[in-house]
Amino acid sequence: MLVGGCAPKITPPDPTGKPRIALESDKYLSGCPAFFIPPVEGSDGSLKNETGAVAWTPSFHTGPVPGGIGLQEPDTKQRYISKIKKAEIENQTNWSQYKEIDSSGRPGYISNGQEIPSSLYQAGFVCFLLVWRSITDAGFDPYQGAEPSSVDALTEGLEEIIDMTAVRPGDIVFYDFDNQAGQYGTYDHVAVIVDVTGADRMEWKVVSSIGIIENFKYGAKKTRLGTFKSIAYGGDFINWNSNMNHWTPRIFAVPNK
Ligand SMILES: [Ca+2]
Repeated sequence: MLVGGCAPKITPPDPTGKPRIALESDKYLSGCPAFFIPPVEGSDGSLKNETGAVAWTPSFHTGPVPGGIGLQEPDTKQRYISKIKKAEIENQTNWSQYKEIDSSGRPGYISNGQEIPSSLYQAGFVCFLLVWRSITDAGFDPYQGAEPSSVDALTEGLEEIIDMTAVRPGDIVFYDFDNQAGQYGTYDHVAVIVDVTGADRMEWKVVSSIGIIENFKYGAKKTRLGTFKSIAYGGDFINWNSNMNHWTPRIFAVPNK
């Protein structure tokens, strides 16, 4: 029983969650133009602009990948944001206002089989490299200098969190959309949890990337996952496979050492 005065506040040890990782992950959004992506349907049914910024690529080839085409090194945050900003106009109020980049086209779609803009200007990350960058940007190095080459490889060096009520911002959520191992491993997607709400602490805001880098709540909303069509076609997100509606999330964290 406490009688008067102030009891010292006891902060329980938190085995999971690295707030700096969440902070660094958020910077990929906050450092970019505000209206980069098509608006999404809000809970009242009206379209709302999202202030989270996004990468642009017209396909799932999200930016430089080791062994892939072009640069052999994943974009850094600075390089990524500098590419995004090339399409921004002054006082922008809507995603449809982006300008062409050096006559290479507006960001983010495929037109007559051509990727627009050209690969030189595409900015983004395959999902596991965005997460890896967020971890290393925050000063952690659970991979001892190595660079993961798959989503599954990202789990190496991390510790799984079994108790979902212990999930904290900075933890890493892995999605297994089809609940089975595939050509590239078990996990199909990965994201950084940047906010946790809900009585059961199962409502997460995450930062992740598939084709785009996005900022969404409550796991993954199907309309936000994938690349998007041209402005002329309304900018709807495409490439969603309805088989992906029953994913299994698993949580991992950078271990305390
Ligand atoms: Ca899978």
